[in-house]
Amino acid sequence: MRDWRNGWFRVATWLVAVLLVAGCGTGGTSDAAESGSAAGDAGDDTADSTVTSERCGDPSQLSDSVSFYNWGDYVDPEVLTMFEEECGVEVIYDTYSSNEDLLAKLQGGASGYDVIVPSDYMVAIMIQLGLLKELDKANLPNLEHISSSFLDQPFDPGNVYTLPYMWGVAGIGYDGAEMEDPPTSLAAFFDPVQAEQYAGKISLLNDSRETIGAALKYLGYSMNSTDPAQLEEAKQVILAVKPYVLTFDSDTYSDIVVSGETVMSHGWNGGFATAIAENPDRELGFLIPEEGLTIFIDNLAIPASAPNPYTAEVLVNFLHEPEIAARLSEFVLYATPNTAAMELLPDEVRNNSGIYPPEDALANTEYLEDVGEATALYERIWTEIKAE
Ligand code: SPD
Repeated sequence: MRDWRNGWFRVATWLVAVLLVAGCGTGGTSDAAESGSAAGDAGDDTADSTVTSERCGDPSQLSDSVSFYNWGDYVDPEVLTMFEEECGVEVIYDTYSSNEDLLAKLQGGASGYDVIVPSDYMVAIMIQLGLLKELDKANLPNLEHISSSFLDQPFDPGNVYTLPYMWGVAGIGYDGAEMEDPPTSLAAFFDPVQAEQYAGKISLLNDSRETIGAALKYLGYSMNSTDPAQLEEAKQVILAVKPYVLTFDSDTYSDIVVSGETVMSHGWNGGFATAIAENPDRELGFLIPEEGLTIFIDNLAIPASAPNPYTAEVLVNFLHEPEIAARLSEFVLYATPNTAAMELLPDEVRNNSGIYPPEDALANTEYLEDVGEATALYERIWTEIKAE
């Protein structure tokens, strides 16, 4: 996001914004803002430029740059370019692979991040550690577009610190052409007899809570168990099949099904929805196993140490402009909690049960929660699993 930007462009962008704020635009501001015109057209004419000035908050308070630290493959890069062009703010974008990596970064003293995307249970942990900044709702008018089903969650009552970004589920992605029958159960990963059939062709998420949680679920326990005996059982289940696991991976789990390196991978639905959409001639599939697995809400948050908190709120609000949120969901193929955005989605996305799983498919899913002192036990077990 940095490469193309240069001084003259930024000056020109600011000049346009200043002229519009000063009332030189010909389009009616609120009409334009509600027109729902394609964000990709922003800047093409006066009306769209007027939308632009509203979407960028108070130009006098914007910083030159804003740093966005997100999961991999979790944004449409074009949306960031649009923000840069409309608001004259450079977006410095970087990615991570797990909530624990994000936490370690912040606890390690990284203080340059303005917007981060922790999941549900990690929000609770970060609030407790004082790592998040309270949001100023006056700067987040697009909050009104977010479905109440995703607000006021136990991990952040009242949404004091976060707004939901995307939601989804974990499950099994597979190549049906390489299997006698598509998997239905977590036994496909965790029953050594079944896993051996696909030895070296299985991947599990490189994520302590997701993968230990999956083994707990296979055993019939809660994914939020804090019982040391149950956690030890889950560890033994994973170790028993580890010889058949090609890799623990949270970034390329769907790519390696496509490439044929695995026939079956543990991962999140959006990654598999993308693989399936990009390979319509293949027999790729995704399912939530019958035992259930995680349902998650990933959230936009601002670290307490953010250098540019006002611009961070403007970016968070921008990401929830209905047409932007729709564009994001259509690009990453995860579900948006923004109801106005959902109405703008093409039917093939909104009605895709791999992206927007129906209520009955979610019956056995579980949100990961902050497990308090047991977190250390999960981390120790995870280190032992990876080391053996
Ligand atoms: N590629 C984007 C992956 C986002 C996954 N969300 C993580 C949920 C963790 N419980």
